[in-house]
Amino acid sequence: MFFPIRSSAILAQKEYCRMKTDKEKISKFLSYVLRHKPESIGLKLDLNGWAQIDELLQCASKKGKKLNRKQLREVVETNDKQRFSLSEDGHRIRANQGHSLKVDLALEAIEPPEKLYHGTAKRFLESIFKQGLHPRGRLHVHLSKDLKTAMKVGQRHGKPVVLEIEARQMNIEGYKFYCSANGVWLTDSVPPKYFNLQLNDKG
Ligand code: HQG
Repeated sequence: MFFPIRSSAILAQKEYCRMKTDKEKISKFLSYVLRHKPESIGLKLDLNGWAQIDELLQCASKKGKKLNRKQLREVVETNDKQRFSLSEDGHRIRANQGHSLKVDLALEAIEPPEKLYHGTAKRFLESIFKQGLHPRGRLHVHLSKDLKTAMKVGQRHGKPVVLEIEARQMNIEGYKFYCSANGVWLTDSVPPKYFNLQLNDKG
């Protein structure tokens, strides 16, 4: 009696998982071409990092990546970190942050909160405490507004640790801060005197 219901629930669950995986794949593909290597599919971005959606779909299709406008829009709208934005006219798309390409996101420098957080891996600490935080492969150092998010960022690199940044003090002393469209805080670099290891990481 209950079998049909249960099997349809399983099917729905499978379909949900398939759609989720498809969206993740599209998000990874978009991150790669919109942040790092548009030329890998023959795409050009403008100075502010925007790609024409028509062009993006054509270039992707030539490389065998089947993608349509509806899927693109869904990924922009449902992305877990709101990684992408559409232009007001809906014809262009760009990554909100995370670029290695030299694009000008035209973000306005604003006053940061008192503290911001940077998640990293324990194995980087020695070098970070010597040199300070640098953008490495990206345009900016990425900072989070809360500890939990920073911890997740750190986990991507290994055993996570979190640095608490004296953001307001840095700003008072002339360092600029930007907040991307998806709430990631960005700055050019952070000298060691402005950060501390979070207490629960010290052990
Ligand atoms: C480390 C994800 C040694 C730095 C996240 C980090 C983020 C140093 C790594 C976004 C150093 C760079 C960016 C120094 C910095 N010596 N290591 N002097 N200075 N580092 O991936 O901040 O999912 O380029 O601590 O959520 O980890 O892609 O930067 O560990 O917002 O949307 O060098 O990527 O977003 O690593 O992550 P990354 P990140 P998405």
